[in-house]
Amino acid sequence: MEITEILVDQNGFPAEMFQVLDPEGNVVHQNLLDLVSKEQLVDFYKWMVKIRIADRRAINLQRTGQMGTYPSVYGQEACQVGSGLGLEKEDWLVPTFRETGTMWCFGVPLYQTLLYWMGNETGSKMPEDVNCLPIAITVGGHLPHAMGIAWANKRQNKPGAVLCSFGDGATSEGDFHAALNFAGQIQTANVFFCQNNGFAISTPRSIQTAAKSIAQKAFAYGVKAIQVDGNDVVAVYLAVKQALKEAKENLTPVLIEAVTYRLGDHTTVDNSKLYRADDEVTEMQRREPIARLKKYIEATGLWDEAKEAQLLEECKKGVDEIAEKALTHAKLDPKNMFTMMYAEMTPALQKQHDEFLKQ
Ligand SMILES: Cc1ncc(C[n+]2csc(CCOP(=O)(O)OP(=O)(O)O)c2C)c(N)n1
Repeated sequence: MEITEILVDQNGFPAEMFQVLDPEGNVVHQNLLDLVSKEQLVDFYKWMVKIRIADRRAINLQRTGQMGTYPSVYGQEACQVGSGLGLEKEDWLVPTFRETGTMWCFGVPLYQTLLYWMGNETGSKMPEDVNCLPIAITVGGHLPHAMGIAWANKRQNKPGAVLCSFGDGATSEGDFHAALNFAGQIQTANVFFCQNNGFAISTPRSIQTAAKSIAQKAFAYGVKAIQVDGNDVVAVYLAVKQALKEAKENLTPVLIEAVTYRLGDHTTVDNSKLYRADDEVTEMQRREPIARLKKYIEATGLWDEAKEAQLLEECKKGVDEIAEKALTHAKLDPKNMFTMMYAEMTPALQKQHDEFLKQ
């Protein structure tokens, strides 16, 4: 398989989703694995571990009453690292709510994301030099925004592509179809990155849509598609790179379906034991992204237990420091929900703000 074959169209839909390392850490396509360096492999691994530790810390913060709510990325680390590190500085990220790792890899400090979930509006204020929109809670609502940014870039001859991430459930929303239709018609540099994690809260993928895959939804709109194993970080990274290249060089939008599994609850207010069997989760745990890369880098001498112990210690310390910093700054000023929406409040917002302060 060549890198260009990752990208499929109506005539060449792959029989199996694209994979570089299988769940046991065996190499499926050596020539594709050779496209990433040994240093990159270790870097992918370190990022995934770091994200998992941060994710657990965020859940603990919520469980101890120090955070409002939190959507875990447990099990989706390969999607997050593969997409976040695949982006270039000139590109845009338009994230959904389950993107702690992607945003962090792309340059949004974890501190910001923790503040956001603590309810502090300043968490949405992105660093000036990071092209990232704030977290979008409305399912699918941010896809037309992503298309709009790419369209504006095209009209202004600006470089860069726009990667918009979302879940399988979002592909049933009207906004998904509107965004892909416009992107296909106008030919914008959009990468629509669907993390198909098997569920939209308690609705399993099997009853979400009658479509055989999410990827094939692209074809109706003249958008290209890639279906990739979302638990294989190398495959996700290469797929994202290929899609961004297509989008930028040929002004062709691409939909990526990264097939993964949400190992945790939907958010901290969910209890997934109520709607899925333990056996299923155990089987999916066997295919999770960190273990397979670890097997490969250990087998090839790039990693060992001493390095693992050091990494865990560094990550825990680093994440604890970030969490402490967020906790110190998280104090809420309720009027921020009015004042931080726009540069200047609209008359309606001003009215609500004034009424609120009178109470
Ligand atoms: C328009 C809209 N409808 C309903 C909700 C409530 N809601 C929040 S997340 C979610 C499920 C989203 O599933 P999916 O798109 O697959 O993403 P995932 O949560 O699995 O990452 C729903 C229905 C919402 N936020 N926005």
